[in-house]
Amino acid sequence: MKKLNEFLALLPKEIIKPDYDRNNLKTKIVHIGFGAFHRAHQAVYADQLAAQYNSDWGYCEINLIGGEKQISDLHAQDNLYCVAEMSPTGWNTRVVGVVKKALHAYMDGMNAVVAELCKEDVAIVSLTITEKGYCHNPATGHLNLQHPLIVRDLNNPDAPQSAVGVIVLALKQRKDKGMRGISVMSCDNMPENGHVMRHVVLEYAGQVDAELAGWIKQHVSFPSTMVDRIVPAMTAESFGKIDQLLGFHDPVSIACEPFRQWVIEDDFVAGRPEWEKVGAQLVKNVLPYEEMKLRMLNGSHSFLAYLGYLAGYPHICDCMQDKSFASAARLLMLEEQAPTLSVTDVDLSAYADSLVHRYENPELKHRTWQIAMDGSQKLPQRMLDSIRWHINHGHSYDFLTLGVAGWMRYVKGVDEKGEAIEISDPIRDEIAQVVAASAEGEARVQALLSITSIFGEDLRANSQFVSQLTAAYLTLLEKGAKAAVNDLVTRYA
Ligand code: NAI
Ligand code: CS2
Repeated sequence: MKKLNEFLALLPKEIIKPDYDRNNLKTKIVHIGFGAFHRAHQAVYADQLAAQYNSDWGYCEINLIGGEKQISDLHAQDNLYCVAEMSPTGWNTRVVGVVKKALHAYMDGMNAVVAELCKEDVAIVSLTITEKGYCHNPATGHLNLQHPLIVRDLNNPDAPQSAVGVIVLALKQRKDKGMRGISVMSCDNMPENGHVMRHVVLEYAGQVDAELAGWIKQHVSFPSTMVDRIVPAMTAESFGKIDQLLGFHDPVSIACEPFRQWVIEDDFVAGRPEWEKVGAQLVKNVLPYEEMKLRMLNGSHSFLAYLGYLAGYPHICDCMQDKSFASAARLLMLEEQAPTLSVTDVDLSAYADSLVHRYENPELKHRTWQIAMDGSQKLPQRMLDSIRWHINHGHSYDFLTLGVAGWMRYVKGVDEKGEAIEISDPIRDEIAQVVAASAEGEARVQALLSITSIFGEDLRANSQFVSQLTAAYLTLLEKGAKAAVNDLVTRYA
């Protein structure tokens, strides 16, 4: 079988290759979470820096839970892989060369992983481990001390399995060896992701060793980031298209949209790549950008995911073919998310237009089911924070309410044709129990609202919100998602 590393020189000339000296790279960044997104985002920025500016910032990639195949496939092709940007006008492809090394906790052992984080060259540990990987309470942003992985790790702090346990053990070893501190940078879709990272690390470390927690406060920084690029999970179709471009199969290849954005809090204790040279924004305060993206992009994504799935649309681009859904997404962004934002230097109307345009990309087969995953971890920052804002400001929030009702209808686990929905969520069992134990209708809404790790304590106590949500939920039951979205858009017209 042909392999990427053996056929680099023979690839079509329009494919960008890593023509820089890969031996010059040092593993200064250890990245945890070698999934779809990292391959198409952070690694591409580093690749451009190496190619255009001779940067020596290379990566060691680590997967802790899942993704064994990606790591072994990467080894088999000398840590090279392709990224293809998909648009209706064509595909642009590059071979990324900045990965120096790749490890998996199960295959290589946790000691090898921790040792890698303790190397002298390492200045940054970055993460894309999905929202659930932080083992936090999404409603509060603090470590969930009852989380099974955390309970397990706190009983075995020298042989952890969670990302937070691994990072704290590595920081302990760095401290004990008298090494310098590092920066730990979350690149997951959470508001103030640096703060979440800091909270979970300090709270876990505090349970293990109070002195260590003090050292971390002094020597480690936790920059926040806003990350954006739509990178759907690979399918047989997207692999097939990349195989055609290459002339053979790259099992690590990834297809994504052309757009990308990265806003980074400039707070690094041991240096950083000059990301600004390749388009990243280094700022003092990322929060306004994070909130803009989480509410306008991810909020409308989740709205389209739940209601679109129920309406029978497999992909976001299919939802956008339905005029009511396309209008609803734009109205949600501009009428109900934009007013809640504090960002001042962005034209939010143009931003909404660009999001709609990105969602319409027919090459981007982004499954509504994929975005609907892990709703318990996503709803607070994507919809509920905005609902609280509207409640406090006395504004209406009908689209947000319908989005939350869509989630409630989705987690019922049966679609509008009576087919089972495969719910994927870290608290799926708790949600399923709540659904099973409550009568359909108003009681179901009340029961789901009592999951405080999602809704906090306040929302179920707000009678106006509860009655509005119940009405939206009953409409979904009675008329279905297509009619519910269409009715709401018509009311706004
Ligand atoms: P993916 O499913 O391809 O990869 C998930 C990665 O997370 C894998 O490396 C896996 O090993 C790791 N992981 C999963 N559960 C974990 C756990 N409990 N502890 C430690 N590691 C764990 O997903 P993808 O597309 O890479 O997305 C990952 C995250 O990146 C998203 O949840 C989001 O926060 C962020 N992101 C994704 C974008 C996208 O369009 N795919 C765009 C912007 C941000
Ligand atoms: C999506 C995001 O899967 C999801 O929940 O909303 O991953 C989205 O594609 C990215 O945040 C775009 O940057």
